[in-house]
Amino acid sequence: MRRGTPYRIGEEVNKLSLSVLVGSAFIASVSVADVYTDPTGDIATGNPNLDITLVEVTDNGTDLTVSLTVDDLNADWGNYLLFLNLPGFDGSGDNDNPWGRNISGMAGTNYFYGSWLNDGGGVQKYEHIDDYWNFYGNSQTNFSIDWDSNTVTWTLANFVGFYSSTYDVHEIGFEVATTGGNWGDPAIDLLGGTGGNWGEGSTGAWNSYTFSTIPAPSVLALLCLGGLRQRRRL
Ligand SMILES: [Ca+2]
Ligand SMILES: [Ca+2]
Ligand SMILES: [Ca+2]
Repeated sequence: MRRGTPYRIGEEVNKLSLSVLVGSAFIASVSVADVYTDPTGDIATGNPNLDITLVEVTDNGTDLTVSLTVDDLNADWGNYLLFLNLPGFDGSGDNDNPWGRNISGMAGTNYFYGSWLNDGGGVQKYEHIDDYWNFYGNSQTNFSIDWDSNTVTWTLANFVGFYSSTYDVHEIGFEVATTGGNWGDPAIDLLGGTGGNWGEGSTGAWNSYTFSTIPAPSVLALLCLGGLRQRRRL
């Protein structure tokens, strides 16, 4: 699979017969995901806790969920960044993120989420409005860490619901990055772009995610019961 190229599971769903739905109403919530792979070892520093291997993006028609998996979450440090680019909305300039990381290529960023692992982990949400970064704490944002699967996950409450219904947005750009704890650090690894070594710069590149066209999580769950999810996932 080419780096950064999603293979979609959701498109197959439309081909299923509605008969699959019958008798499956007990499943509460399952989502389809776009899966993006990233090479292992494509970083300059040799830190497995900063080496992205897999990114999964999904939504249930309301919330947006982005999961980032690294080679080995073996250290209680590291910062993990999520950039979102809304089409039709101005955003930041180039190399202009609120944490001062040396990452170019992200002009137009509308939302920036900076997260950390230490002391139980946390997230800071920023939105770029009228030439400024506005800080929203962890509003509408959940950040979780799964040490066993080397994965961190952001869940953005009602992001898809709000932008799809209010502004007719159905596709967004996103980029994820790993970095150190200091202002001026580069991204060590990115999904779409290329990281740098400590003291250097780095360059991101937008990846595209299209919102799910299936409105109800319950319907998603029923369709997935037909076995597509198991058959097509990594
Ligand atoms: Ca990598
Ligand atoms: Ca934008
Ligand atoms: Ca990479």
